[in-house]
Amino acid sequence: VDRRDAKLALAHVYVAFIALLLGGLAGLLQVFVRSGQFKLPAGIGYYQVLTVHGVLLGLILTTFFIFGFQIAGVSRTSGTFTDKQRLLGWIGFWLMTIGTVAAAVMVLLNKATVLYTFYAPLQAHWIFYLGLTLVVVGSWIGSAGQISRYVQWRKEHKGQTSPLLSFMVVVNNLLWFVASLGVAVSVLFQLLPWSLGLIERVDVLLSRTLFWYFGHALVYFWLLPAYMVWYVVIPKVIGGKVFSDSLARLSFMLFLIFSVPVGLHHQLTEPGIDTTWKFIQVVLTMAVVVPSLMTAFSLFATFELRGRELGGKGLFGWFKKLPWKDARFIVPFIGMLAFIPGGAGGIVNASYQMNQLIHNTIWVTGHFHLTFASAVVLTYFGAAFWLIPHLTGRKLTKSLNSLGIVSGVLWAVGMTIMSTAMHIAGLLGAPRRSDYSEYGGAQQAYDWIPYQIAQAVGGTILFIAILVITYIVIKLAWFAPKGEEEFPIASIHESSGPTPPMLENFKVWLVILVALIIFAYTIPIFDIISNSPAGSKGFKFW
Ligand code: HAS
Repeated sequence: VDRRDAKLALAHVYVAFIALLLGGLAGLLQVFVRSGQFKLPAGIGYYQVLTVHGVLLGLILTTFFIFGFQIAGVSRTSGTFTDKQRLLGWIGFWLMTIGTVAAAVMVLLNKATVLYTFYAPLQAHWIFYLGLTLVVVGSWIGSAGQISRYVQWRKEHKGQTSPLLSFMVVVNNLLWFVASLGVAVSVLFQLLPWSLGLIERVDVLLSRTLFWYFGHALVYFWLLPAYMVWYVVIPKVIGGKVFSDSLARLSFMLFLIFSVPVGLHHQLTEPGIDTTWKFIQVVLTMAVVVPSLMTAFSLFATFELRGRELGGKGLFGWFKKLPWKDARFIVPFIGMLAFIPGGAGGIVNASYQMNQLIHNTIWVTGHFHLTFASAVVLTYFGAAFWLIPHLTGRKLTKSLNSLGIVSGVLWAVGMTIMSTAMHIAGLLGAPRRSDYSEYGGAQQAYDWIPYQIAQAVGGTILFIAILVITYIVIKLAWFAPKGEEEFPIASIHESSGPTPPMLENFKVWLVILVALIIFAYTIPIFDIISNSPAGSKGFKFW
């Protein structure tokens, strides 16, 4: 990657890892509070810490790491950015950073204790919403730079299949853009004028619906960069090839069309939305599982093909041949393993009847600590182990590689304890997002306590892992020996066959996406607006 592009990518990655350290610390405080053994000092509130945790890890770590990785990926596979494209990247970076600082200050002043979902009726200071708006607008500008580099490549290579990684980056940026329109509408027309006192009331159901229109696609915006690593990088790290270019592109296009029209599966217990539409979006949710199953299939095929090439015999002999001592492989692999129960839990969540049991319990927190905080985040860590030295012109030494494996194992142990405890306590009815409480001495609340203590144990191990990772990142950024670290990009397997041009026809897929969104959301939103009790004193519609 060109030095100038590397600088831009690194700026994003550094902010991401600062967010990891601070957000992780907030997580540690939370599990301590919930164990009932610890009280927050100096009047700091539980929900304030929970907001710090969710915003820094769910919104800031992710967006910044994803942009850093994507910029490097496009520059590596489509070519160095032009000055204009790079300028867009820097404008985006600074807007996002200023927005983050503004929002963070408001949370620290306890003026924006609204959790990472920030929907009404919780209200924050207007500077918090303005900060988030800057993060979103900055991300649009930054992604415009990446998309423009891909478009330039296609113009210069007419009739050729584009580089797989750049193609994937473009899909993820489009998904992000379409999804963030929902939250932009809610912030600009509801939350910001409401917190400025320009309107007296907002429609809570509409605010939640607009958030979840964005919110579920958001989780795939986090996931797709991990899938980029699984499809394109990991095969090279293990010495193999991409199993099928067409399958990889198809799975990304399916994510593009199915990620957005599924938000209602977060609102299955909410009154005010007709069950027919909930049912339709549950069906679409089951459709968005398909590209993940395709990914699992493709990964197994890649691993088996490579293992057999290396002489692995019998049904599982190939498995032993994989590079188990390479942190760049094993850390994301632990993430893949976590994604199996995490994804299965997602299917439980999406199943209407079972959702009644687990909704708003700490089971949901367990689910996204397996999917997001394990599958996705461990893949980001595994990628950072080669990405940072590649960008800084240093080497991942043997000892840092071993420390990387240690961090992955610590994560696996900590997360197994914490997430299992969360799933079980959730089935016993323990609420999510809840401060420690004995619920008036209710027996049921006592049954949760051992699991909350287990969560504190798991959370502590996770925080130790974060400290190890921070140490590795600092070493790789500034102190590891100078050298050249590879940016691994696998070539396509010979048996893959030609890629149908249809898979790169963005117009067709975007039309399908828009049609699905109109189908899944028009009537529910029309119903919400026409039944809205807000009105008399606020905007007529909102
Ligand atoms: Fe989810 C709630 C449904 C995936 C994140 N989810 C959340 C929340 C978050 C989140 C943050 O339907 C909480 C939001 C809040 O604050 O309220 N989720 C799903 C479904 C999937 C899913 C159906 N979620 C994710 C991913 C996330 C994420 C990915 C983050 C990155 N989720 C829900 C629902 C709710 C929900 C409801 C609302 C619950 C409620 O009531 O509030 C699917 O996409 C999952 C599909 C995945 C699979 C797994 C495939 C496995 C693979 C690994 C292969 C492994 C290999 C290695 C090859 C089917 C690809 C194997 C080697 C060996 C040796 C074995």
